[in-house]
Amino acid sequence: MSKPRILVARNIFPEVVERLSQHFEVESNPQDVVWTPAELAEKLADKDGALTTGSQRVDAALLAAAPRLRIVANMAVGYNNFDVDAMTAAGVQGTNTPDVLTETTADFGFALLMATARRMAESEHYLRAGQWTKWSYDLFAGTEVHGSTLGILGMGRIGQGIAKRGAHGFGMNVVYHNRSRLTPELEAECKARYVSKEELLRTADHLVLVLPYTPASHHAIGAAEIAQMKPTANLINIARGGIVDDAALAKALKERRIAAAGLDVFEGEPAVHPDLLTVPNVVLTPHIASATVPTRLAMAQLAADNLIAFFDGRGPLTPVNTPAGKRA
Ligand code: 8YV
Repeated sequence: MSKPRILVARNIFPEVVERLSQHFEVESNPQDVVWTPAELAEKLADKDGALTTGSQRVDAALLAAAPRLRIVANMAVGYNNFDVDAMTAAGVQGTNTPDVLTETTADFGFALLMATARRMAESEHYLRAGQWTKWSYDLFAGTEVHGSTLGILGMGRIGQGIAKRGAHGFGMNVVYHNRSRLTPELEAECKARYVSKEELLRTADHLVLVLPYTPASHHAIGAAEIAQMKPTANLINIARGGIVDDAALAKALKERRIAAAGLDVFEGEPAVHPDLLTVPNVVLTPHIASATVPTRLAMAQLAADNLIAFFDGRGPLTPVNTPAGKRA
């Protein structure tokens, strides 16, 4: 029997490609070309499976062009690049990479919170530009982290990781809002109190976004929500571009309606709203919250594990859908 054919859509760890090659006929992308949807469709025309990242859109048009495709393993926990309904209807399995990135991503969320509150990017630019000539009492005076109120919107695994860091490490008062409330045990572990979205916006000194991107969360933070925040508050987005209305945020930062923002994700990334590039009170990073070598390797290995388990007949390890039918 011939081996299943797999496309690895982006350049990933060579050892993971090598491991996949022991099980499959693999076409990889060592040049790391970001294929257009048409190029990706062409590549998938004869493939049985694919390993993707968040930058490949998997929708009905792509699936129609890939009649043999049975599984797409995303190397990401978020899978808003998948049209899950279209995949399920077409009998295509989707998988993601939960758990392996939780603590690393929570570390980064906290780092971005601290960098934003303590104005680390802005002050570094000032120093590099040779503008530091003397001490002054209010030079880059920021907002307090310890003992302040940490607000978390979206309380999944990563949100809980951030809550624990804030509550246990920095004595923060943690409030959260989520589609569903945590169990009393988890709330106690995170020392977190469930509040309405309105109360969250009104009371948070640092508001961290950690919710998935869905049509319902599109622009969950826009001008109206920002207007409810404290003028001294910081907004941190490590979730997905599109959850924040970036144009409204840039305007609010410019007008100092809130103190600052820390952003790892952007609407239409890798493009960044030009106004965000010119306002000083924002820390900008290029979608790197999960980017440590061990974590990115664990993500790639889990995506590979999903492909191997699926074609071995053991079923996917971390499925995101349950396709009823099976493709030929
Ligand atoms: C990925 C992420 O780096 O896992 C996620 O959902 O956003 C990041 O960890 C990115 O999506 C590339 O796949």
